[in-house]
Amino acid sequence: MEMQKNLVIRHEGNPILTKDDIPYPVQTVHNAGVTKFEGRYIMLFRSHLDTGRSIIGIAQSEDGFRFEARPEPFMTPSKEPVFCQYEEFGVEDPRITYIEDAYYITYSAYSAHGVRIGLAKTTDFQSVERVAFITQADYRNTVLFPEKIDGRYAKLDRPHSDISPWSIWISFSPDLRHWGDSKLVMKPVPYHWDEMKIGPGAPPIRTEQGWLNIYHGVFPTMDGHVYRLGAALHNLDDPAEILGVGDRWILQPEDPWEVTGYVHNVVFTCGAVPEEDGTLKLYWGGADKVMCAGTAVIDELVELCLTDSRAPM
Ligand code: M1P
Repeated sequence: MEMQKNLVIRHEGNPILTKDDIPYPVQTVHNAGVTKFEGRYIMLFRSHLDTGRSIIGIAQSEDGFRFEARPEPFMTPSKEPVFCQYEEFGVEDPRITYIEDAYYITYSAYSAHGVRIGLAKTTDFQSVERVAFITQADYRNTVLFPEKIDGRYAKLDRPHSDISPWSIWISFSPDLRHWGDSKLVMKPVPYHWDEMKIGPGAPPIRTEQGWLNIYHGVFPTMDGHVYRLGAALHNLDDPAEILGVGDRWILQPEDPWEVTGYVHNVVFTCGAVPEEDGTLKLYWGGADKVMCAGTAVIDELVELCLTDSRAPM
């Protein structure tokens, strides 16, 4: 059998950010959204506090690999009416999408009422404004497409269901606040690396062949769950249509800080930055404890989706 090429090349400096780099007390640094802003890379990362609840910090970098954290967190549970009611237990897993003239942040908001997705907005990464909750409870892993498609904004997310394995859905909106026209687009495949549940990871990336969706999939074992990353390609004009899903994973826990940590055997992405040379910087949390980075060639991920693919459901 032919050796398969590694589609994601790990950065030699991994882990690139850990709790020891943060100037305030945290237990973890993981599941970060990353974007480019004024020529620099901005990372919004999740940290567990020693209460077990999470907040979101901010770090910046010139090269996309060496990040320096700012002295204060970027988002903590809101004190504002309505938002405070649903964020009391913490804010988690930020994803950043630049749309028109602002950076939009989707994040998981936890409270006694469950987990739902909040939308926040910034133009300068100094201040941040809550916009709305864009799901009800029992949703996680929401990513926004970076542009309107056929006149509407679009998002992917992962509702919870006890009947069907947790799957990826698409919804549309005229204004980023009100969402509907939801459809199921992709399901886990039985006895496959992503058989237990899947969830959107990095916000979709436009390529000539389609929207590249780097997602996570979970496999249950006798020794706990294994989180890996895979790739799917959505039709550019109709992202509810999936053109192909890579049959094999593109990244699995292998380095010691991915295998052992706060939650063992997890690689989990909330962000990837496409570069002008056709490569992608991919960022992932290792074992829910540290931040890691790597590079991939965008065309190779697209090719995987189109030529070595499984059906989306
Ligand atoms: O511990 C692994 C991940 O578990 C949850 O992800 P999901 O809901 O997709 O299974 C989240 O808590 C995530 O932050 C965490 O990395």
